Amino acid sequence: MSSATATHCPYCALQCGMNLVSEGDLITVAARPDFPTNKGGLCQKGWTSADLIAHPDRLTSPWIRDRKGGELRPCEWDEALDRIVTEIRLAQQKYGLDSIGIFGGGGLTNEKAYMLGKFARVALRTPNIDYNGRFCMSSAAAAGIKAFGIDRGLPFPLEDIPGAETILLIGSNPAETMPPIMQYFEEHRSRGGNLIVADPRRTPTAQNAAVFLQLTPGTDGALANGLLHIAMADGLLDHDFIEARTTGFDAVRRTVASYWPDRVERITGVPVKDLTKAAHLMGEAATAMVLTARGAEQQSKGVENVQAFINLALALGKAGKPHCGYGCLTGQGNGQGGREHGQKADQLPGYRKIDNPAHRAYIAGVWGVDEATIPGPGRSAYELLDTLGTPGGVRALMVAASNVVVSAPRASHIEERLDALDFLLVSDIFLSETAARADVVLPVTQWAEEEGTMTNLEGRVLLRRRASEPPEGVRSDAQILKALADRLGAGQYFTERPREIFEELRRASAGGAADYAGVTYERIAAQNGVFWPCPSEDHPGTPRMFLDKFATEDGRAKFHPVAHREVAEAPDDEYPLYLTTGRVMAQYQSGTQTRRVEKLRANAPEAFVEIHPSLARRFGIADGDMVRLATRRGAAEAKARLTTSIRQDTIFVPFHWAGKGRANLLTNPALDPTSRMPEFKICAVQIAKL
Ligand SMILES: Nc1nc2c(c(=O)[nH]1)N[C@H]1C(S)=C(S)[C@@H](COP(=O)(O)OP(=O)(O)OC[C@H]3O[C@@H](n4cnc5c(=O)[nH]c(N)nc54)[C@H](O)[C@@H]3O)O[C@H]1N2
Ligand SMILES: Nc1nc2c(c(=O)[nH]1)N[C@H]1C(S)=C(S)[C@@H](COP(=O)(O)OP(=O)(O)OC[C@H]3O[C@@H](n4cnc5c(=O)[nH]c(N)nc54)[C@H](O)[C@@H]3O)O[C@H]1N2
Ligand code: SF4
Ligand SMILES: [Mo]
Repeated sequence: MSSATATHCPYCALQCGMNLVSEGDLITVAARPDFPTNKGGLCQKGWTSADLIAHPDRLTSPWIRDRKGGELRPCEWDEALDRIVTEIRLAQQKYGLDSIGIFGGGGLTNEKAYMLGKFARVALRTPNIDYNGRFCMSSAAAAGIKAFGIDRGLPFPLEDIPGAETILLIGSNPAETMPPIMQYFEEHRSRGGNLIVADPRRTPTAQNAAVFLQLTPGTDGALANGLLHIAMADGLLDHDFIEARTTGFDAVRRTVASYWPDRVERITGVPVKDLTKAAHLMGEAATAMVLTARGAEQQSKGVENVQAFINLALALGKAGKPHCGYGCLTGQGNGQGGREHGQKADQLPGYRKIDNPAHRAYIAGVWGVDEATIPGPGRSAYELLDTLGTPGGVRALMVAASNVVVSAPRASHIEERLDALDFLLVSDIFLSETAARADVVLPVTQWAEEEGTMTNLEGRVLLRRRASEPPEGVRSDAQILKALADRLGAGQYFTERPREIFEELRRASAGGAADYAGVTYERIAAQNGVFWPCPSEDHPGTPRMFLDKFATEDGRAKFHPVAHREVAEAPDDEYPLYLTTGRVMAQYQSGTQTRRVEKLRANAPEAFVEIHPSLARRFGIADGDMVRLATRRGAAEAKARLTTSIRQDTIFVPFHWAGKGRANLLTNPALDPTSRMPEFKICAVQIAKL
């Protein structure tokens, strides 16, 4: 007898629908063609995801380290939980409530992300909670809020993509990072649509582009201004739209006036003729979309970059209309929902602000606590990690669903900071590189073993269903938080059951920007997902936003003038090249999961350095040679992979591996002043053959 459970992939923000088929103990992945986002398509990571379920590396009991420098040993749950609470109490007594920190993840279900935020504020009463989404789409989120009054990655469903005449993709490589999404771009092309791609590398995504803009890393804002300058000069602006639906264009007009095509060519390296072609394809199209991803966003001016591209979309009248708009392709499985319900340092559920008195009062009411006990805003992700173990910094840290030793910038410094803690707790499915440094490690359930909701990149709230029993000895993050809350004397505020948590989340989000009040598990199941905002059970949900008005106070989208700024660390004599980092198809993030899947490991076994053959020749490097990379933060070693698809002044290293090839040993933690996003995408590097 076999049975199939309809659920979603454990990995990225596409949250592809899949069926998990169990026959006896064996669970396999099968297509789920009726799910609208991916229509049955899965990438190799999705197809092989069931390998994680009964993986021999699974953690199946807590592990504990009796003293700093000692070894981890397995232990009982009670011993682990008691130790955690003792350490929390000790740090609170020694250093105060703010000395406890939480670092969460955008892969957690809405229920778990909500509970983590509430646990920090109610059970621990600490302001210091943030999460890896800060490293992901925080720049786009901040820009979206400034321009449109709300942050939902895509304001339209993917099915609208083929209907846009022109699509401008900036710093986004979905052919490798979200392969099933390419069916929409293929349909777009077969209908005669034009794709423009801006990336320092000619990626698989750029293969079919009508125009490919191979810009110098970190020059996105100048590129956007240059395109707008040409559109202005060539009479392509939509003055009626600017007049009727926006504010602030004059300041932008003045700023872009000095972005002459020649000057923009000098800054970006993109030839004037390509700039002109791109501006005309955008401006002359009846409908167009502008989509960004991490290439433009993971910069110390990521917010400005996105604003500059939003300016372009608005000035051309390509927003707030069918098949038009700006969107961000979010990243992690619940990258969208994970940033709405309170695991961010400045935020309360429903995308409320923690420093807004009305928002605080509302959430205090839902939680049944005194508003005065809810702490204020805490430190952002990198700043939280950077100050671990320092006076005034966090002394006891809980990490759930992130592997910062591999994924945070300037990783060797982060390792030192983690080791300076009085106490580190990590919960994970596997012994990640971060878990290996913990004082207590707790084993958790994974996607196929739990129930909960996820919100995909379209803003579609989805149901993750339980398809198999967790191994004995493993608990869910919710069970763990509930058990800790009980021991901390705050048990009455928490439940460990996902449906009950979701009912509370619905109430907590009601009336907020990200309103889930009308979403129920039953409706999600019946409708293949519900788009937020959905304020009541008789509301259909909102697949398309901004068609009548934007979510700003006056209903108009806001222009923000952006001037080009230098990157935080430009190449110089000592470090003569640009280093950029990103992803490959067969590995996911810090690799804790995908490095353990044999087929994926076979396809992408180790870190490598993409380098242009002309550049390689200058340094005497041949394909397959081991090379040493060094920046002001540290050094890494990996094999050279020669390719003409990359700029001649730039090298690329994927960040999925630990060990000597760890890209984040090199990266620069310079932060965007608004989003606090580190500059993962650009730093100065030197290269030498080993
Ligand atoms: N296979 C796979 N898929 C994934 C993930 C994964 O780890 N592996 N992770 C998921 C997550 S969390 C995320 S956030 C998404 C990320 O998805 P993407 O944003 O598509 O992925 P990245 O490879 O980080 O960066 C995209 C592109 O930015 C380019 N780039 C580098 N510097 C610049 C620059 O200065 N300007 C511009 N315009 N482009 C630049 C890089 O060359 C790269 O091709 O993928 C999701 N999907
Ligand atoms: N150089 C460079 N660095 C980057 C980036 C880049 O482009 N370049 N991209 C950044 C981006 S966009 C992101 S999103 C981050 C991602 O980097 P990380 O935050 O490290 O993300 P993951 O590797 O997905 O880590 C998730 C961990 O949680 C575990 N896990 C999975 N599900 C659960 C669960 O339900 N509960 C618990 N407790 N654990 C779970 C997994 O096994 C894994 O160890 O990396 C950032 N780092
Ligand atoms: S595209 Fe993303 S959600 Fe879809 S199968 Fe691949 S990793 Fe999973
Ligand atoms: Mo991400």
